[in-house]
Amino acid sequence: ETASMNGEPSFKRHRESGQVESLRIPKEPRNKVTVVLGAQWGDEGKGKVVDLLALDADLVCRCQGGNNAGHTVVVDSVEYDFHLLPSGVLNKKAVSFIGNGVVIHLPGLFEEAEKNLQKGNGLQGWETRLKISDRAHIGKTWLFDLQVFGLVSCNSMNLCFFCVYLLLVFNFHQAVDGIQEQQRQLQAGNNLGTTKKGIGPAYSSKAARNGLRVCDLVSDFTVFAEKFRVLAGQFLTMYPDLNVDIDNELQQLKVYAERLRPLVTDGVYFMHKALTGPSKKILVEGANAALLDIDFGTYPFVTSSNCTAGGVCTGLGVPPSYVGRVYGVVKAYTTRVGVGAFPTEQDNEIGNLLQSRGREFGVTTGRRRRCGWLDLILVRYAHMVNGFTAIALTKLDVLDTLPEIKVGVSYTVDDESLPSFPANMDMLMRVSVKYETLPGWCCSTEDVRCFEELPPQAQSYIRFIEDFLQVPVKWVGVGKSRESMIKLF
Ligand code: 2SA
Ligand code: GDP
Ligand code: MG
Repeated sequence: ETASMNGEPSFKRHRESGQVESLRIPKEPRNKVTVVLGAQWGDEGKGKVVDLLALDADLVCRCQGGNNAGHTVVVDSVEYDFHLLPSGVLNKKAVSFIGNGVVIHLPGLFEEAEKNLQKGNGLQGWETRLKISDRAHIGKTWLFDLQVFGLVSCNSMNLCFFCVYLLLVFNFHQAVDGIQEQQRQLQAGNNLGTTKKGIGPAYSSKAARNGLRVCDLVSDFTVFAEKFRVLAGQFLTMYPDLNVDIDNELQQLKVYAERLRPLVTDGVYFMHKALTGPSKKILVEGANAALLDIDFGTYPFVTSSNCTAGGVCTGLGVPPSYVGRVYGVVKAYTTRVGVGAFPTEQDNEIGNLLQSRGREFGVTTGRRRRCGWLDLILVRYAHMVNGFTAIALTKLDVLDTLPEIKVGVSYTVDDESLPSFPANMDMLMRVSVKYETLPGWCCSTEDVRCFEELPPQAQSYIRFIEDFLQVPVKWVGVGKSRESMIKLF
């Protein structure tokens, strides 16, 4: 007879003696995870924040998304780009983990590592410190993206993890992503502006329960090949124009299976040991962002995973009681890649200035990002869903040249004020934004390294955000490098 409830002692009562003994599950969570999440439409600078926190982390995990994500990290003037690998992989003392909630495109994973290896020495030995969940899904190489979630496992304390049950993204998932975008354009007049990395098709396979996971790939390859042929056949039925070379694809996958095998681990057991074992700093790196979340984002112009706090539990197998600090990353203005409503967008000189000063181009696709004023209604909504402990405010330096800065503080539709962020996209397209205008500082903040040295107007801008959200700002970014992050407390 056992009982184990949140916060309650776990116990085991021997039927015969009536004696009670403790189970090994601790009464209180031992190592809670620290989470970094995007609070807008992505590209807030999560990679940089994770890199900073990863300096003393033991474990850095990805829990959702795939290689649609793009995180830039600058270390010693070398610019690394990450898509599937956790940005914490740069810390040679940490283990990186890719969890079950991730979708893995295998060719993409290895290409990403090779590309970053050539840029500097940050990635050296990455395969020895990466773990991947066996429950992650895989994509086919012809129609979809092949994205493998959480494929690596490792023996050392400090690793970046890919969880065990990752879903694989195949090339055919990527091809289908492209076909679906074309069809949307033809049939509905506009597409979603996806990254065409096969994310939607791969998560569709997962939900339809015919997806293939890492554990399938590294088991009996004959069985895997049969399942692969069935899945491919289903996609060919749906998309007869799809060009799929099944035998060639399987040949490639067999090679990847061997390379992947040493990295694969049971993600749930791995996380359980990390959470309940000796003291360890565990970091979770969110990809995409709150307004791209499949449930809470600006649907249907969203990605296909949960990019909010709940995705940490489902994407890693972490119980909610083990979630500790949740840091929201907020850009000092707003950007969006792809299609969809954007109430504070500045399709004018202001937007152009933010775009060029902020070098706002997609890390994955190179697309120009749309730019506008900071929208605090939207960030407050992200806070309602995520419960931020504190905020990292990034790219304040991009506002350095503006004589005045606007901040969106409420939405109205037909002269009626909205209480929160609307679910309906037609309504979001129609909102008028009420702005607060704050004075700019018109001087460079790039070399500032403490809050007191920031111009008073910049300090007021930060305090205004804190007051509105009722969440403290813990870091302020004034440049790309690790050093240009001001810590407030
Ligand atoms: P998908 O590919 O199915 O996930 O696209 C669905 C929507 O999600 C948006 N999305 C993103 N938005 C911002 N940044 C992303 N990552 C890259 C970056 C994007 C890039 O870091 O710059 O390089 O273009 C990202 N990934 C997906 C996408 O625009 C769709 O609106
Ligand atoms: P992520 O997807 O949230 O990790 O963000 P991206 O890497 O896609 O985009 C953020 C971009 O802003 C990257 O090019 C970063 O190097 C850069 N960046 C991050 N923080 C700052 C900052 O405080 N100031 C400036 N100027 N650039 C920054
Ligand atoms: Mg990005």
